[in-house]
Amino acid sequence: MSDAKHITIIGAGLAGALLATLLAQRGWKVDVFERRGDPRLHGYAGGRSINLALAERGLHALRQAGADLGVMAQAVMMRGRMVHPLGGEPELQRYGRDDSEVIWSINRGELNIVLIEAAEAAGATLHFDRRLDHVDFDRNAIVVKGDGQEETHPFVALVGADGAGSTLRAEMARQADLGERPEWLDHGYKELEIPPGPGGSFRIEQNALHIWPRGHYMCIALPNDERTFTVTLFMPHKGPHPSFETVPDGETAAAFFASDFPDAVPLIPQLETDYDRNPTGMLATLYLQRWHLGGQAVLVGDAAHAMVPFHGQGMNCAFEDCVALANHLDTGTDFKAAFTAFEAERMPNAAAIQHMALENYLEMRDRVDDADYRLQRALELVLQERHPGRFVPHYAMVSFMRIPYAVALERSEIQRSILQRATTGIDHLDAIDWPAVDADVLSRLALLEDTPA
Ligand code: FAD
Ligand code: 8R5
Repeated sequence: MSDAKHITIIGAGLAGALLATLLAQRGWKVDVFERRGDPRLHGYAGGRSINLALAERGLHALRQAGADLGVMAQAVMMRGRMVHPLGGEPELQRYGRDDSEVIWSINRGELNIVLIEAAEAAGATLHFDRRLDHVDFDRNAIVVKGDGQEETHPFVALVGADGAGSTLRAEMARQADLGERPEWLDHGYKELEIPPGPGGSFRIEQNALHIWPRGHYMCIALPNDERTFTVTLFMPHKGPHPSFETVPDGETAAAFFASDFPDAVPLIPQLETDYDRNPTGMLATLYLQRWHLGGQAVLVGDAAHAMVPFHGQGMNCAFEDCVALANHLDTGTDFKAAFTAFEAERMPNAAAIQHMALENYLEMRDRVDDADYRLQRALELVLQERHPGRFVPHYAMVSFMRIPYAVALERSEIQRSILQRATTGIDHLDAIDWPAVDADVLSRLALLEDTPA
């Protein structure tokens, strides 16, 4: 690929800006077209302070690009889940063994700016206010619009990092059947805010991801570095109370929170106006059978595999895609071979995290304050000690390791069956039949080797 080391990326969001950095650093000529204006000039579109959970997979990708320090400078550590039961005291469930096993809350706007700066510093050219309108695959040219202009640019190969509503994906689908299958979740979400407390303090524990589990619905809150929290309410769009149908506006939301999330009410002074003003978000998983069109175009991140948010892995997975694609492009012989190898490597892993993300909704909203769930969690920690490198808790495999998601899923399913078998009819760890559990672990789980740095 030495004579054609030019790539055109659509979208300078999280994946597009990171991929541009990785390829420009390896000597590629990179052009990126982004629909929105330059966030360094106009502020980040959206305005509201939206945060994301960054875990080891995403952090590792940022390290590869040398962008980790800039991002971590403003990150807030989240040690675990702070579970707020109805009518009980909040309790912290640690995610890992100690503070080396944590996740980080980061501001999307600041993260995007760090990545855009890294891309430019590495030599990529970013074209803001340039929305992909259509692609002429016969002539290898794209048409972009913005600022009242229409421009045509030739390309060698295209990468679609233009998010869940990808225009490039729609253009590719006009050339070949991508086997697209969107599955909409019948739950949606609404964002609210906890402002800083008196004297600019955090109003609730800052180093945690807060969860108010309520069975069929839940609230979560992630800390921001400016001492606010972004709260997200998840519940069904339609159907019996509570749903967005039975809680249609701020006034009904105030009454709903007073009965179902009473400890959160004094924390969210703008609940009524925010509820009315903020749109209700939609959630979906997008499955594709094909991510590339020969050697002409390939999709990454949400454009290829949008997922529901409940494992906090959408960005982390998109960042892993970028490292994988950059590696295949750099070692491959041609674009078609690189895109084919990328798709073969990543598609099973994307499917695995899409599945685990759906499953984690039930866990977060319903299981976290269950007695048998807590017993299984306690057993997971003991088994991790008894069988190092063999029994690794599910959450740790997804969030603190970089083993392929498909391997994490396969092992999690085996582990769940071990945990269930061991705890059936038992309500305390003292009653566990240790020799039987140890034998189960040894016979069903091979030693795990983590991915080298
Ligand atoms: P995006 O980041 O959406 O970027 C797409 C870019 O393409 C945008 O800049 C867009 O303007 C641009 N674009 C779109 N169309 C065009 C066009 N026609 N021409 C040119 N440019 C175009 N993930 C996590 O890992 N952890 C979390 O905690 C988490 N929380 C989330 C919270 C919220 C509220 C949401 C909505 C998502 C969250 N996610 C989280 C998921 C995460 O945001 C996505 O998985 C991630 O942003 C995907 O990156 P991307 O680059 O593929 O898409
Ligand atoms: N995305 C997250 C987790 C897992 C937490 C756990 C869950 C909001 C729209 Cl719902 C959700 C997680 O298992 O204890 N880590 O990070 C982020 C999440 O939601 C984000 C903020 C979100 C899309 C709205």
